[in-house]
Amino acid sequence: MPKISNQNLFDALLDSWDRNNTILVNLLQAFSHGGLEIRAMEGGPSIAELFTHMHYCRLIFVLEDAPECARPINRQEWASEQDPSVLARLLNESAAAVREAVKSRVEAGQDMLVHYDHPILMLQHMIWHEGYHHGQIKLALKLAGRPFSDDEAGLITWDVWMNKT
Ligand code: NI
Repeated sequence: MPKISNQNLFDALLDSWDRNNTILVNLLQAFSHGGLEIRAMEGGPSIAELFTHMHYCRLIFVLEDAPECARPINRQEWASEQDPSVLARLLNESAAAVREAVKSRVEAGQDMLVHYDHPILMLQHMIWHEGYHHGQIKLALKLAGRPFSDDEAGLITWDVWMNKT
């Protein structure tokens, strides 16, 4: 049996989602001594608000597309939570909800209710959305004179994608 097979394709896709969340939660390490209040520009969202926005989007799409997997949602999309450990807990919870929504819909052979031509596109949408905001967070840090060095970022972000385990 070849090691790469269609059978483990779905596991690999779910694993990519888990890694995406690991990277996002790892990014919170940069804020263990503050900085979540930083904004790239006046009037724009703070870094804390970007994190809660990502969490909120995950839960809203799960609610709309796979309500059987929905979790309680704080209606404040751009809440300004300043405790990295609280943000990490929220992100882990919403990542589990997205995972469950996609896994259960694929396994049941059911479409999402409102969006997406295939349930897997929810994962791709969220990964793309969060990569976009990840870049914004790093830019905001740079603009605030607190750049996140490539050495630090490599270990907790790119290596999570690339290193063989
Ligand atoms: Ni967004």
